[in-house]
Amino acid sequence: MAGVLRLILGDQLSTSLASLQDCDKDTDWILISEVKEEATYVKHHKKKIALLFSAMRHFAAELSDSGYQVRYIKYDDKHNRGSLFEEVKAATRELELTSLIVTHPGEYRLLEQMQTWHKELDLPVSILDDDRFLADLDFFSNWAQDKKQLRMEFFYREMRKNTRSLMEDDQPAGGKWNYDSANREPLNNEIDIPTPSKFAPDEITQEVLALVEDSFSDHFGKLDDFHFAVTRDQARMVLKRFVEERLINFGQFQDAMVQGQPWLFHSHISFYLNCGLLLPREVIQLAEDAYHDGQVPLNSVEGFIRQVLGWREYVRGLYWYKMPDYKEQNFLKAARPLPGFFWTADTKMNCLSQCIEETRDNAYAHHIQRLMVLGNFMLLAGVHPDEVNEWYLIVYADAYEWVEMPNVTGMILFADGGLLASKPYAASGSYINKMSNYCQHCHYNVKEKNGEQACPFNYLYWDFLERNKEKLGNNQRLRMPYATLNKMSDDKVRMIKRDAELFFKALDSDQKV
Ligand code: FAD
Ligand code: DLZ
Ligand code: SF4
Repeated sequence: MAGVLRLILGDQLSTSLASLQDCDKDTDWILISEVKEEATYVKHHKKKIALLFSAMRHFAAELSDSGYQVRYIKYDDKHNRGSLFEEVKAATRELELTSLIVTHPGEYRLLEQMQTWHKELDLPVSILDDDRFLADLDFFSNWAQDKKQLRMEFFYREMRKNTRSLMEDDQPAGGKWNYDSANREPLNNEIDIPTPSKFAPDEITQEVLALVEDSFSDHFGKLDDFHFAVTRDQARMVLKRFVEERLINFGQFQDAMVQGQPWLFHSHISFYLNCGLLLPREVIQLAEDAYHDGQVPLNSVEGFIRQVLGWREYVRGLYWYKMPDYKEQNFLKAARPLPGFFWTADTKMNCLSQCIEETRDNAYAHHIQRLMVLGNFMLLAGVHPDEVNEWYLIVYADAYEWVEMPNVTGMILFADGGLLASKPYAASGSYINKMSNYCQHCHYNVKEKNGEQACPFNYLYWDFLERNKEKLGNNQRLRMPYATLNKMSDDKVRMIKRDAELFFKALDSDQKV
């Protein structure tokens, strides 16, 4: 009987995956392969490669144990062919398989390649919808197509209704859709932060860690203290502990940042959601159950579910709705190369050096660090979207283009001209000072607005608004800051421009800033 090859990618490690359904264990084969093309199309963080290779190996072993025929290609196998296509070709020929089934990949570049495979292989190739997401791509495009502006909040309400999450009859639980106004508190010293879930590397992970150290030594990031979950059971433990220990405070401290505390009250599940070890539906369900059992307050559970059911589904829909044009967006004509300190953390700006060091050590930073420190600086400094996108795709273990690019191009850089966000998330040092204790340990003074000691975010913020007045001056949500800028004396504006110019001159000539 004719058998089918079922390709599973490194971020498709779910037994409910569309391409695993109806698999005939006697005739069909599953292909999972560690290949150079995927591991180096950008120089992914070492911990990201280790996470995926180890999770792929564990997943393959589980499938074999359940009776599937699995062909697993290791990175250092003598005959590794280096690309998914070449591995697919070899598998279909050697195993005499007559068609290929794959689930829709998470990146446009790979979808484009796959769409040519049927010709090159001379075999039928089916690309199935990825139904692990809760909004399918047609649903998103139908929702989006006749709208002048896309706003996550309205998409999220549709998703709440469709999935019946946090609904009381046809009304949102508690009477409001969004409890964000209760979610903006800095952290005080009296609250204990639970330790994150850590898993000691087993034999499989240890072998992978040695491989990564050896084969990817020139990639960014540290491998020490690798403690990620690499199986579904472990990922479920991370989720369960989050709901039991952290969710209660998630909402209130969602935007807080604390020096030396990278994990705070966040869930740390994006790694596992994005590679398939966890599914969004189960994540939402567990959180909602904790609310109904009276264990967690509504502001926390709603804030958390909004991230998973709202933002995560929204950015994925937007990515596929707008690609490939989305990649070319540069509304503010940003042109600066990425400053070198994003690789070394060697900057006098403490907030940036802390967030970059944590990123290097953990392949993780939480949302507000990514958005309001790292992203805010990239926006104010006018770094080119291609360079920013590449950096974010490299440095985080949860990064795939479908989720990374809308967050970078749309959310932090406003490079799509306001398709994703209604205004740029630009902020001066006072926001960072309010939400963190970074400024207490900084070379610069957050209270000073101009001069050598002044916090660079302060004058760069006004310089950004001044520089982009033509494009942003009419944005209703920037009315207040532009009114303030317009009232500033000529002398004050001159000082801002002079400080920004001096700063950029130093930055562009690789001086330590
Ligand atoms: P929590 O704070 O506990 O949130 C719960 C979950 O909600 C996350 O696991 C994630 O699945 C989802 N979520 C929250 N915010 C977003 C968002 N804006 N977009 C999509 N999903 C969201 N997230 C990624 O998964 N991969 C990325 O490559 C990525 N790049 C980002 C780049 C920038 C510039 C910014 C501003 C955000 C980015 N995010 C990305 C979103 C967010 O920062 C991470 O999902 C989050 O920090 C992951 O940590 P956590 O699991 O502890 O999340
Ligand atoms: C990210 C990644 C890496 C580092 N390595 C592999 C790999 O060796 N084999 C594989 O199948 N997938 C890998 N991935 C994940 C893919 O890059 C991912 O499936 C695409 O980017 C689409 O989201
Ligand atoms: Fe960052 Fe400015 Fe605070 Fe220093 S003073 S930590 S540069 S916000």
